[in-house]
Amino acid sequence: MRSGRNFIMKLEMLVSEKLGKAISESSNQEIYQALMAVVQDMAEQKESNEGKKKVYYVSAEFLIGKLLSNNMINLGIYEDVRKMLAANGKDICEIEEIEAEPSLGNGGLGRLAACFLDSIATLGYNGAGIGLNYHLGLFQQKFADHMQKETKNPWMDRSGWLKRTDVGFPVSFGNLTLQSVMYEILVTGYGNRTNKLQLFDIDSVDESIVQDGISFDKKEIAKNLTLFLYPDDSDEDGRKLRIYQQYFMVSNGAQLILKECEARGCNLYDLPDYAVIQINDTHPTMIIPELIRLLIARGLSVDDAIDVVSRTCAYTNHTILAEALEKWPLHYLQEIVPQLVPIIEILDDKVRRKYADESVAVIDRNDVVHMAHIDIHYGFSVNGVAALHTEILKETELHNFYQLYPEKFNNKTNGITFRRWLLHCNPMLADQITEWIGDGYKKDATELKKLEKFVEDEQSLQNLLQIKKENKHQLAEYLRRTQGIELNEDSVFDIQIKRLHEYKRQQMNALYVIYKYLEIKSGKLPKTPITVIFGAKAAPAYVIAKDIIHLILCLQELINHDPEVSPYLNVVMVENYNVTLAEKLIPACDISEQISLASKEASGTGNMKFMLNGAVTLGTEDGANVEIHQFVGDDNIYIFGAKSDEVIAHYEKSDYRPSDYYTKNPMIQKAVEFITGPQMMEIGKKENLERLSSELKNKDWFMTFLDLEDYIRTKERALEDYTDRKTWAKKMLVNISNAGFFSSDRTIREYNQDIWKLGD
Ligand code: GL4
Repeated sequence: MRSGRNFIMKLEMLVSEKLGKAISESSNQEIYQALMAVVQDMAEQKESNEGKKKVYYVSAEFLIGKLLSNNMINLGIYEDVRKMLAANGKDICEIEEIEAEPSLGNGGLGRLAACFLDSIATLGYNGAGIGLNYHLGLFQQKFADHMQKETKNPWMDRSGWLKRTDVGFPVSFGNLTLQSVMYEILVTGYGNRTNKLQLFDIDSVDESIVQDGISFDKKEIAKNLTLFLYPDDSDEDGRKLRIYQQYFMVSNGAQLILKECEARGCNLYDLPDYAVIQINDTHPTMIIPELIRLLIARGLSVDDAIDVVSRTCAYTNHTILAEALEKWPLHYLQEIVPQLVPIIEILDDKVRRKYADESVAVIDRNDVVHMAHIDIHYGFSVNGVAALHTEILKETELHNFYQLYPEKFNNKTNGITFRRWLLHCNPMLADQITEWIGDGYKKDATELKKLEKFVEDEQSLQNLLQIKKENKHQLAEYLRRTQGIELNEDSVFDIQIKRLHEYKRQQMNALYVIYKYLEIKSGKLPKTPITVIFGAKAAPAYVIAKDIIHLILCLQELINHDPEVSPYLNVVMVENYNVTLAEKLIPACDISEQISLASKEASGTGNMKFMLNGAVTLGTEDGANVEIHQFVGDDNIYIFGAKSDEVIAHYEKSDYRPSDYYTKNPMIQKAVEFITGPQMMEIGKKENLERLSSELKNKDWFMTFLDLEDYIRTKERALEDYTDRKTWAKKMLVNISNAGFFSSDRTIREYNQDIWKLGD
């Protein structure tokens, strides 16, 4: 019996047994530990190895978020635990807060991996995640002097979900051999099986070598290997450390996969019947030559090994940005992983014999190895992550490969797990939806479509607005308590939360803020006050991104302290944006900012989370925004800016000149000049503000000025529409009811049907 009084009593017994005392007499910390143990026991009972074939999702990042509540939801016990704790005078929210968020990811790519693990388990597929256990994770962000400062983020002691196993493998590098140890985190599906996230580590990692902020000796591999995710790669030692990390991850993965498959009866020639490896971007690419090497060592011929591996590996491309399509100098690989070099040379040789086209070579004329090229030639599937992105891969970025292998290319539009991004983060909305259409949508997200029949119902629309209001209130309380931030709950919450990158154009949003500030100063007051909320981390070595943070923090200081302006406009940048904060911000959002330069955002997944929670998108025709637009129609989204064709043409012709826009448009000119004007200079640092302003005026690589005017116009229209509350509520409801397609359950079903073919 999974509910009712008896089950609650059973839960109480289980938890107090772990505690060794009454719940009412225990601290929140003790209750957290006990609940975690109970949840782990229950998840383990659902653990399953069923299924001959298994998918291995290999990824440098898994941005899994806090686990306690999510696991309780997936086990179907959340409500009962909440009641049981309440009956003992304890608040489940306070207990949730004890848990540290695992710091194993950076952005969308890592969060997608986490959503996929949830859906793989939920759909009952045999699968595992393979990655690294970063002790200090991605850095923790602090603000001081209106700047981002990075510190380490030790999360393991305050989490408790990692279980050490006795599995480990030797991994050899050019100059040393390390013995790995595997840790596991249980991933329990919603009402289905439990799978595992398997994270590799070494015992010799030494957290004490990290000094002031996040700096450490990059050469001490045995001490630093799994300290940080994405260690600074602005110097050679940093780049080499990334290769050490990547090889360590994939060599362990490859050894584990072969071991497991052999144990299930695989004779290695039939590896593709037992395993499929999804390579998440190029970080795990070396798993291809590593597996080939291991198969040759086990007696397969070179050609057989290559053939077997090519039928086992599939590659997902997550970006067209050149900086992320990794290329490693061959001599780095020669130094760090010499055993792979002869294999990579064979892979290159085979390609060169077949194709004269230099642009598809594995090792180019400068002796640089193109990791994505290995994936495409020696994997059986290449997928993009949204319809537009896949088209751009086929027609532009990877066109030469598409001509060679049209059959390998396919699209898998990203998705999000509705367990975390609706049931967990927005229980009020989830309950309301259940009241309206029943709870079938929890298993079949397309049932949300049934909500459309309420679109003309006054009372339903009122309820929706009321829920949004309450979520805004809860966010305000949370930010006041945890960050000392005051929000105007009666304002429009306009939110842009994502990694800081010029292509995502936080700078364009900041320019809007300046525009609005100047408007208010000149007496043009908005009908409804506006709060522009940012959350973003900048890569520690990404100078301009950090300048953009500086600009936003200076604007926050200036505007929020200006009594003439602050009743109408506020700017807030939350510190250390992470999954936990996203879960609070998204349900409270009115306007979802998805304003990347068209063609540059492969998909986006935040856009889907906001839509599901009743925010209306203000965005460009980029990534999955295009599909959101198609689903909700012109009236329920605010689209602006140049289309991807136009943008790509500018890049191809190199004919975009920021000065063309800057000098001709007084509004743009005024806003840009404000960045280095006296008020900002008083608050901020000259060097940073001048560098940013000159970057915009002279380069503007991501074409902020091209779209700024249309952006401002469209945002003004959205703000105007917001004042008609009923019409706005309809837009909210249409967004929610069309969000079903963006469930990661749908995405994973497609991966399985077209690529993995696991069988149910
Ligand atoms: C990203 C894309 O930038 C993002 O658009 C996409 O949603 C995500 C998951 O597919 O992958 N690519 C890289 S690199 N980081 C991302 O977040």
